[in-house]
Amino acid sequence: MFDFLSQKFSSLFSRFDNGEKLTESNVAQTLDQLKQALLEADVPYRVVDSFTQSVKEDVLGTKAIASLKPAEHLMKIVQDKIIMFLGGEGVVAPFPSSMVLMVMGLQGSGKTTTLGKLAYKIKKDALKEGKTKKILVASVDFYRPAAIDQLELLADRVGVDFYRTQSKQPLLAVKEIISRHQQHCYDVLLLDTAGRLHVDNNLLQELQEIDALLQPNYKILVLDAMTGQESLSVAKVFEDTVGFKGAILTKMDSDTRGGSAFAFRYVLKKPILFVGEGENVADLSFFFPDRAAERILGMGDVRSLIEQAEEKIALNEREKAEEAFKSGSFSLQDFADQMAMMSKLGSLSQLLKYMPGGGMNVSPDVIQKGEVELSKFRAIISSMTLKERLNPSILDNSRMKRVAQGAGVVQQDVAMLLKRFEEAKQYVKLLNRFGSH
Ligand SMILES: Nc1nc2c(ncn2[C@@H]2O[C@H](COP(=O)(O)OP(=O)(O)O)[C@@H](O)[C@H]2O)c(=O)[nH]1
Ligand SMILES: [Mg+2]
Repeated sequence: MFDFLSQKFSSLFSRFDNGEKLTESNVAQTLDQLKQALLEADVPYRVVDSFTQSVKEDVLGTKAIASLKPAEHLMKIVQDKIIMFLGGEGVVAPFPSSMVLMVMGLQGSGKTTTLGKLAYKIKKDALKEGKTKKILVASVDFYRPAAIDQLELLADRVGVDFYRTQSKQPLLAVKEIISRHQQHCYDVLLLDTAGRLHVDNNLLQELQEIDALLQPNYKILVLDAMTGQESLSVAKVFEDTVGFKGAILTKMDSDTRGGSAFAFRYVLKKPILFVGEGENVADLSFFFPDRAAERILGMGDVRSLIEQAEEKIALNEREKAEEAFKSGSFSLQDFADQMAMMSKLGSLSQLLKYMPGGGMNVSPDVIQKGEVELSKFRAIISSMTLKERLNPSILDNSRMKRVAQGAGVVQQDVAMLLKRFEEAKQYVKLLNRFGSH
């Protein structure tokens, strides 16, 4: 999906292979090439500018870690920035066990196909856990004659229930669908909506009315990655009128250069939840910013360069964390670093295997709960600004709300994290008082 960028980037850093030092001029040259590559990938100019600017600031502003080679240092900064621009360390909060979800987007963006993919995924995920889920799909797209038949075929293929409304008036149809959903006690309702070739006010008003009536837990914007920069302005209009939780970018398998994916999070401040990578129902994947960044940078030598850098940095971070513990200045940032380190070590259940007794007395339920909590915490912390991480007491209601939205969790989860963090801090204090001097 990011082949274009990845080819560009891999040639960019090869000049430093021979250990050439970073100088103001070769950094500037490299940043220029970086800029060019991003512009060619159809990333909007202001996003490119802000990206290279912030790489530059970090290169000039951070003290190089002595053990890092110049190229490693630069690569690592670029990698971190790409992850940040794509949305932070990727943790996707799982769908709740019962929900109402509605897709929106322009005509041809892939709404109906994506709805089929979501139904398939939800069904399959439930089966994996040995559960069956009652899933209903329905459509209020009355503008294109074949649109509803297309959904019916898809539902059939996936093996979920489909409902065709009597009424062809969208709001009356929504009412029918709601009562169908309630009467038959479905766990999940997925609603397909109409699109237009361009955003227009009638469409938006209709969606607003549907939204008010249905009150879905998830409103998802479906965007065609092939449309490039234009899709970002489409997204902006939807955000300003109907609002949405996150986006699914479709057609990432096609010859797209990935520019809209690169810029989406930065421009919209909303996550990309999934990407569509083909026309079949199974062609839907989670979008993980860190993995996407790896794909952008992960070709050939670049990869081993990053791995070496990461090892050295991890060592450096461990030392810093120990310092923080000892001095008692344990911040949410340290907490996040600790959790990141833990996740590198493996899942909780894997870790427990190494404990005395193999963690036999811990029930799988408790472990699973712990893991879900940890992944939520990671998502929450990565949605915070550095300032908030260093000083969580500035998190007032509206900041907490923003953070929760960014992480795809509810506000209570943020409050819970802060409480846990306070507890951890007390614990650290206690250790310091009684601990090793
Ligand atoms: N290659 C590819 N084609 C897709 C993807 N998602 C949708 N399509 C195709 O895009 C076209 C429009 O999709 P459709 O779901 O009907 O769009 P809608 O008008 O928004 O409902 C169809 O031909 C789909 O097969 C994708 O991820 N990859
Ligand atoms: Mg459709």
